[in-house]
Amino acid sequence: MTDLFADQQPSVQALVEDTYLLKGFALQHDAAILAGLAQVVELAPLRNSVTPGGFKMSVAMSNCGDLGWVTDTKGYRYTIQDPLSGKPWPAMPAAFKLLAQQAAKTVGYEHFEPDACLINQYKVGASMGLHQDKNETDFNQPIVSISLGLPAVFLFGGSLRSDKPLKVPLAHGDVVVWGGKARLNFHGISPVKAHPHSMMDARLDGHLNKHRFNLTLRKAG
Ligand code: MD6
Ligand code: FE
Repeated sequence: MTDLFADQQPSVQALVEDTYLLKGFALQHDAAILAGLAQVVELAPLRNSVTPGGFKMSVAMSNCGDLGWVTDTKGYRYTIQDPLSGKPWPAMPAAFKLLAQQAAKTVGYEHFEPDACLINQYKVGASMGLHQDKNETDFNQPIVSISLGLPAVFLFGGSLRSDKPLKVPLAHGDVVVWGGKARLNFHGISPVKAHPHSMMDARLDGHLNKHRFNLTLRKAG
């Protein structure tokens, strides 16, 4: 197999044990990733869901792959259908899966087979509170997180909600891979700020300079 990343020297930084920041890892393929993203949200539009507590989320979400993560007043869970359309979630674009597998492999996960990709869209001011990702079945599998569009500050805590989080700036094209001992650590996103320097970037119908997008690929089932 040809190595699409052969001419790339990604900078890999360990944030804490079992959590890695791959600076700019998605940049070489961001055109394919953005095309995949546009296709998915055409079929399964981004929507602001409600938490089990009844609060409308500031982050708009969609999914692709065999399983999609949803929240409503009944709780958090993975579904095989988009509750908005009643149809299966759109297929995971090949570029998403390939990039996630390459990123996972770079930090030692040889056999990552994601079956779910959650798409988060943050407008300026949107944030995500500290939470754990624990609706998946196998915590030995890592999560690969791809950041696109506006920059943001990733809050990366410990195994307790009260652990003081690290503040990690994430830019367009950055990839975070985490697993192992950090798999259930609390994490979140500070309110996203406007970023005048990105105003030249008109891709994705101008959404890239108005929003942050995050793709998290998991093995959910
Ligand atoms: C975000 N990310 O970056 C939110 N979860 O928009 C997450 O909640 C997340 O980046 C698990 C693993 C990686 C993540
Ligand atoms: Fe998360």
